[in-house]
Amino acid sequence: MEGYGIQKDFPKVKRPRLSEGKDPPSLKRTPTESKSDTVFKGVTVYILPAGIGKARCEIFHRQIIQNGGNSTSIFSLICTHVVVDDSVNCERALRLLKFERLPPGVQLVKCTWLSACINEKRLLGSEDYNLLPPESLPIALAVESHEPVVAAVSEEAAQDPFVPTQVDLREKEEHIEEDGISQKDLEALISGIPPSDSNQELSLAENPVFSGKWVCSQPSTSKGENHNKHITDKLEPLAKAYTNTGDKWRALGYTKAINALKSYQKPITSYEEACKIPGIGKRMAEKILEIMKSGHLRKLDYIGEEVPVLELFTNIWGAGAKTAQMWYQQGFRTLEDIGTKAVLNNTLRIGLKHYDDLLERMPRIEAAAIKRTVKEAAHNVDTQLVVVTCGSYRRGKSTCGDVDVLITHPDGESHKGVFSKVLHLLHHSGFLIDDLVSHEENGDQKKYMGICLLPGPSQHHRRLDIIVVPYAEFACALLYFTGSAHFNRSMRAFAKTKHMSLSEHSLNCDVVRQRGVKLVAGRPLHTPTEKDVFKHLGIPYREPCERDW
Ligand code: 8DG
Ligand code: CA
Ligand code: CA
Repeated sequence: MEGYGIQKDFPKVKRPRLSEGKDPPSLKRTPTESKSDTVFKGVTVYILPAGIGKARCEIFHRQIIQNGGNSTSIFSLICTHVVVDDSVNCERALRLLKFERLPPGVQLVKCTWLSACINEKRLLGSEDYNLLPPESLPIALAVESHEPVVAAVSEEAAQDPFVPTQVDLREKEEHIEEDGISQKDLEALISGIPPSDSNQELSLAENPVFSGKWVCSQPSTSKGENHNKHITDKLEPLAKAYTNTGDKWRALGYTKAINALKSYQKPITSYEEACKIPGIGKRMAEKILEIMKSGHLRKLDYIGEEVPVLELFTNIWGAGAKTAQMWYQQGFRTLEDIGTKAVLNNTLRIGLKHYDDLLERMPRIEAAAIKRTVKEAAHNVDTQLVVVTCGSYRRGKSTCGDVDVLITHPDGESHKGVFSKVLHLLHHSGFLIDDLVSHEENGDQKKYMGICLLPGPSQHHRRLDIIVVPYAEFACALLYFTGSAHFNRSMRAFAKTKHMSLSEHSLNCDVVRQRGVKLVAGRPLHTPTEKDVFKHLGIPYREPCERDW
């Protein structure tokens, strides 16, 4: 639902990503569609050079990129396909790759598959091109079909690329059980706490009993101790690796499973028990079993050496997974490489300049001082302005990634013109050091994203967002910018079940959707306060500190 052009990667990361923020999920691609520049969208290929030759490898590499895919120079976890010369058999390929068997989720295909996809300008299934594993190997691992999970773009999905709609999910049921991300898992991601069997989802809308299972309808303060830390500690690096490599769907699946495990009331003791947990599919349960039995997850061994480098790069404010991958492909490995050799826009330059400071979360007390500075400037412009700090600060967190200050005017008119005046004062006083996004319009809302510095010795540079909104949108904006993002996703998904739609602007009723796509925008309800939004939705009001999911 990110209404601005900038947003965070999912799962929860330290900051919004500029470069690929608005990418919607891939359109569902059927074998009959053809769109040449997106033939390999969602596909990451490692070409095993043996028998192919350098020149052909380079041609393939270029063609994959030109057709919307990724091609990596070394094999790693991010690869969806390993392409080998037609003369190479499975045993030899595995020997060359130094594997006993391929990691789950990776297809081993002949290079005729690549040529055929390019010729036909569409992503062909790899079944006809798969290399058959030697008799002795566990066949299931090598011949599983792993088409990338792709989703139909719908209204909410377009707003928030990481949120598939329930309708989309039902449509693509057959695709979903992919590397631990089951249909159930993905539905869970949008509802927070999902139904434990597939039929319940349909009854959520009508049955108020189930509404109590939604994240947005329960206090986050009910979250308890993590009884499965030994498992989540192994899954978290994978979720992070997938995030950094731009594999949103897998990252999403792992994040959901981690959340489900963290809120499970006791240590898991069996595969069957894991399967029963909402948000955990069979594949994920297998991984959990592996960790329970061996204390290890083999998949972690396949995290390639590029992953920490990608993480180093995506930690630059403004750099997303695609930018990081591009830099990696260009041969950059350090921040010094980025500073001296990469082509950087202004935002990335600033992000790099304040790399360490911006990675650090600030103590709450510092967030309060920043808020006071903004409030003072706002009141110098107009004493009647309402100035509220949202985000993690309002949710009561002891540390904050940045400070989100929301400004409005109760007369419904006088907020106009305030944005530039407040920013002018803050620039002039030397409080605002660098602008990341100096002015972003989202309907009648305006947003600034920049870097500030409190006066005094040994202060750190901190991220600050200032949002000015009309009073009519204040409650919905306050709700949105208070978050958490997970809580918001749950609330939006819940609104859909009631034929409503919730955004940072309004709560609309009588919304008509067809197959997840909004046909009728509906009518905005009167929501002078956050409580009114909860009331219209029929959810008990939650204080900000109870929304910290
Ligand atoms: P933090 O800064 O302490 O890390 O946490 P935060 O205050 O919760 O996060 P934020 O990045 O400052 O975003 C503020 C709120 O904006 C967040 O709590 C909920 C809302 N929000 C969503 N979705 C998204 C999204 O995709 N990107 C961003 N930047 N914010 C989002 O609901
Ligand atoms: Ca924040
Ligand atoms: Ca923020």
